[in-house]
Amino acid sequence: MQRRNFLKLGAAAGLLGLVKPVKAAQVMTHSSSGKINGPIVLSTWIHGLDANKAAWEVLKNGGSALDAVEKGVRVTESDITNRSVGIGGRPDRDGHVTLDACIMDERSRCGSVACLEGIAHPISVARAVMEKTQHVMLVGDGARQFALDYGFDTIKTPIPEVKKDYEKWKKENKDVFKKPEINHENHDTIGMIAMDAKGNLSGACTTSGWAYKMHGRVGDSPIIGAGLFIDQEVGAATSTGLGEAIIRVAGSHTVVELMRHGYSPYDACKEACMRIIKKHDDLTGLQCGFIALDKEGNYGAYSIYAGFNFALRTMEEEKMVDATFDRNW
Ligand code: SD4
Repeated sequence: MQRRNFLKLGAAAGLLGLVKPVKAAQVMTHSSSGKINGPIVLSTWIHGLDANKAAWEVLKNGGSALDAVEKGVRVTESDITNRSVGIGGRPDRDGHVTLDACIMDERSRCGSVACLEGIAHPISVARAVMEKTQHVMLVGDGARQFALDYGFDTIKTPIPEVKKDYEKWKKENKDVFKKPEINHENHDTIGMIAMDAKGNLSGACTTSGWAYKMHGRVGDSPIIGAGLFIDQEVGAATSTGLGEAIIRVAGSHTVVELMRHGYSPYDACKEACMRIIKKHDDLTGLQCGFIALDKEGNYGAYSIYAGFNFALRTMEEEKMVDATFDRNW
């Protein structure tokens, strides 16, 4: 495009209000936000505390954010008491536990697996997709075959307790097309974002997804830009909640892009939630939450409904933080 036409277009866009000067609040006045110097790791939900511990072992020894997030979420994937991630995950409505995961680093390299069955650590398979193939995403049987070829550990799912719950659910839920509910019992994905001592950002997200989903259903968690997004020039974001709603607004990418345009991590997470709210007529049970970190070490979180929290680990502290929210249940 000639420079003259480009300028004309720019002026027209300005008149139409398409190019707005951004005035985002940078002042951290919210409880679910803050600023950290040095390495930092944030993860969704209470299981994030243990995951952060493992990530911190890497970060405190000068390791990379990429290694930290992989090591961190593997802890949750191995936790047999977690019903939404890894080995202890609940199955889909046909009885298959299908796992979704993705990982992204400071060079915008990324890898993902979806609908993967019987493999202990989907996050490590996602990393292998990133590092060993020309692709970003492998799904279903192809992902499983790849994992087996690379010697990843297998698991037998659902584990007996989960199978028992599933049999009960099947009896009580003849109408499998009924509107599902995302709540504390059936969602607890782990999304983790971290910055290492060099200032490099990475993130990981792993889940068994929505309990009793349709077979083949994939949520936001393994989708780069929805469940996770990293841009080293700007920051990192990850999500939890109803994947279908998060995908609709390219949630994590939206958060990072808003930060690029001057929003604080908190304001960016809030705006992403507002977009979801705006695009849904019925918000019953529609929980979504985001956590974000910018390259300066500012962090923030926001969710649609009350109850979302995240684990924070820094040089100074290790704690759970309640996210600010739009509404009560
Ligand atoms: C999904 N986002 O599969 C996931 C579920 C989730 O906390 O986040 N649970 O839609």
